[in-house]
Amino acid sequence: MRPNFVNPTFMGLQTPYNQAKAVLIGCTMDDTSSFRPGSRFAPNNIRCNSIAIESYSPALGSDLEDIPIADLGDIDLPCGKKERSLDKIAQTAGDILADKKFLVAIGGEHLISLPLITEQNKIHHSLNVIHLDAHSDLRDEYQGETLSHATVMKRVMEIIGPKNLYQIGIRSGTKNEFDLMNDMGSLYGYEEQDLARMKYSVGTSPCYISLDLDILDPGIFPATGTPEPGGINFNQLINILYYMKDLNVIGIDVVEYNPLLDLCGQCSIIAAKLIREMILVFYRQADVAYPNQR
Ligand SMILES: [Mn+2]
Repeated sequence: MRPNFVNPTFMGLQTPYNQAKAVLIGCTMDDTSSFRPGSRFAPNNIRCNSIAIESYSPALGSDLEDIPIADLGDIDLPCGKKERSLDKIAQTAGDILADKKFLVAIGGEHLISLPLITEQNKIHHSLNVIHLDAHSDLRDEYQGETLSHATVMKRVMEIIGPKNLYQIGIRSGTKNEFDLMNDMGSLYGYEEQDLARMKYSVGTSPCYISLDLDILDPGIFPATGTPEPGGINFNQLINILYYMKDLNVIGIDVVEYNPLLDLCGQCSIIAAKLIREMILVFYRQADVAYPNQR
């Protein structure tokens, strides 16, 4: 028997749950993917390929090994059973948040954000959501379904209120969706003045960041369910995330990577690096970072 084992955790994270202040979970659901399903295979693919990058971030001068974070693996979700999967994600997130841990979720499709944000909203007063995506996801229903990757931010907006939703990168949607974004004032540009305005508006309120990887241009990130041309590049995205570093972020998710379409494997490395940097930038000890806790 080999004396040492390498567990397929994100970047080899080994902190036990009871010692961890942050927790990573995989939400392996893609039941409502309408174009190119496969994102339910993302978390383990990202874990396996994450060993190819360092745990140290030269840009931030910090190391993932210095953060007490546990990778719990994937929630065992019943494929094809959307409502039961959403319930299970909510239950798991609720348990982890009750233990005052900073929650990092990897999708899966974008609908996984709904139960995660719902549970965060039970804990945090005036929760803000920063939604980075190519698509507005503001349809009221899609293909006859009110719960869909295409409706997720409409459902989120109904929970947190239209003033608390901030959307960046959106370049696809119906006219109704763009009219709604205009009415709500939720759409922000990439320029520093736009991001500064957003930051000023969020202030010190708790905020949740939901990153749909299709915000990136399909030229560099083709492995996603619904690619949309005209996106930003990696450095632009990482700089937007760095710019938000002093916000009071209480949880994050990264969704919509589809490894079945990642022929060269570069998208899994892009996803892994983004997740590493987001944890390093946004991690706060949850038991001291909740000034607005209910
Ligand atoms: Mn999207």
